[in-house]
Amino acid sequence: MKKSELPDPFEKARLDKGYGNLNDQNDPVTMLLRHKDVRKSAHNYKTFQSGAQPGRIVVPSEVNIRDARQIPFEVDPPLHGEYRAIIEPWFKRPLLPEYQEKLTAQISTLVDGILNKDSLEVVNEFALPLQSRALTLLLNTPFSEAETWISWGTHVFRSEGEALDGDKANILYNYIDEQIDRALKNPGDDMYSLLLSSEFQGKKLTREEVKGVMVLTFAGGRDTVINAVTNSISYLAEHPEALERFRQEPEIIGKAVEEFIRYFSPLTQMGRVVTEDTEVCEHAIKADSRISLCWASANRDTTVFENPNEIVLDRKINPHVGFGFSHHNCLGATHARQILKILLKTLAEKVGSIEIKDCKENIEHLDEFERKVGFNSIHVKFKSLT
Ligand code: HEM
Ligand code: EMZ
Repeated sequence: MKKSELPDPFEKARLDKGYGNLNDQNDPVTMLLRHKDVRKSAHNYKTFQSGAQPGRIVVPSEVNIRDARQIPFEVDPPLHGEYRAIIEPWFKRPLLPEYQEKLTAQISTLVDGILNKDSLEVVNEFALPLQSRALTLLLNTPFSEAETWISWGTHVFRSEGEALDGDKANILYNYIDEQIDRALKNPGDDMYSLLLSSEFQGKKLTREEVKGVMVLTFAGGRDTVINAVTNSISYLAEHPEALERFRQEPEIIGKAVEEFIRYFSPLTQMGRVVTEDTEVCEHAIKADSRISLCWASANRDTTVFENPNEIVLDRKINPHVGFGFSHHNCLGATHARQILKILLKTLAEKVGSIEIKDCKENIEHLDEFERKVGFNSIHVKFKSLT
């Protein structure tokens, strides 16, 4: 098997019964595996709610290390839509030419700095700084803040080996508190200041609400972006013809990004809490238990995708759910897509080939399933094109 491949562990269960079981911290999860069920249930917020106890819809559950409700992620309609409307225009800024120019400059500088180095560890020395620096554009905060975020490592709530880490979470909470104090004293044109001056139902957002949006912005777009970047690089290492194709046909890069998101599915699943006794795939589910929407499994469903286990760079029809589905679909997707498009274009322009030296896989252990989501570390050499 190629190092860049991410096998589909859900195939048999998806075909046989349509769901899987996961006992996460004695709060079991019925994982929905089929594209149709995932989309239908993502839409049905009355039966499958996001606005449960903060942290409970995350798998593994974060209830023990979380207090603030993440907004709009842990809120259901109709309030969800009102919160989302406040921040949606801000999250569309990556479409502006000047945003893209700044992102291109950041990524170009990073790539120039790694060319022809004998060995570079992509997760910590490339993907993490790339994600953190790009986030300064989304938040519109000074570039130097990225150094602090890099020092937190690849996940803000988990330490090495996926263990939930309350101390680490506190570092993020304290940092956000300080930033809110700063923005209150000296309002500027950053995201904290925007939120502090925004109104929800005729009243200024509270400190807790601002915190809830900021925690989500830091947590939601971190390991997902890092895995997408790292997996893209490992794929290009094993498929140099793809780099050549991006040089010849840059117009397919947008489609290639969607295909990478489908195939890599950087966020495996997200949970919901069941509000009434119900049934999925002819299987009874009790009120107050959890289901999950398994985006990674839905994205390999043969009833929707031809040859789902292959990366088809210019896949024509690609209704993937890698960024979720329905009202909670990913707010950071515009930013994430720009990062990946600019990265692929820049690598095609500057890199001739990539050699993998060694790597350690990052495996999620989900009881009946083991899913490779990317790498804990991967050492490579980037050889310049000229
Ligand atoms: C929601 C995936 C990057 C912020 C989601 C959801 C998915 C997802 C599947 C839906 C969750 C649900 O239905 O419960 C991804 C992937 C990413 C990525 C694969 C990268 C490749 C980002 C970034 C940010 C971000 C960069 C921001 C910095 C959010 C927010 C939501 C969300 C705020 C909640 C939206 C809502 O509840 O209305 N993401 N995400 N994500 N994501 Fe992302
Ligand atoms: C939560 C989640 C958001 C959660 C859309 O996904 O991302 C996870 O990485 C975090 O741990 O708290 O923000």
